[in-house]
Amino acid sequence: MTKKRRRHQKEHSVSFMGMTRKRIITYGIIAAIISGISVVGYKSMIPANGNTPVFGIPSNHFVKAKYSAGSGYAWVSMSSGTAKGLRGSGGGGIMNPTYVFNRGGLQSMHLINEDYETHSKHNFNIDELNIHSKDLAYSASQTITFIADKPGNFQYYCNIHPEMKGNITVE
Ligand SMILES: [Cu+2]
Repeated sequence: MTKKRRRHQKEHSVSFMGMTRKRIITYGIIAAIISGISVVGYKSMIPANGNTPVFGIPSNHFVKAKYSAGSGYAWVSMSSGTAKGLRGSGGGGIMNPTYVFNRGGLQSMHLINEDYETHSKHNFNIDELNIHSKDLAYSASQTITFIADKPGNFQYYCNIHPEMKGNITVE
């Protein structure tokens, strides 16, 4: 073999190795993205008051923070109690609705601040179930999925506006 040919082979093998490395990096990035997505997906199945993911369909409850000159601040139910899949949501347009949850059931509270009158922040808390939303600014929203794991009568409330409160029964 001549010197020239050997050099040519060496160059060829370097460029082949380079391509492999590039491919490994590409696959690595793809794998990282996929595992990132699955971590996010896994985390979204962990209830706010638990550590392990729950495979189930939560009951959905839609509620908005509102102010009106006549009745002041309130959490107002946005969903119809008769609508399919919205059992226990307390009916549409009800101020500070009462919620009844089955013990052990997975619940999703969909919160939105629609207080365009005062633009105040609002939050949603159920101390006994360890549920605490962020302070939601005007137009901000948050969904909290949790397990109603304790039987009893509790209250939800906004700690900025004491009148924004209602009853929760877990039975
Ligand atoms: Cu409030």
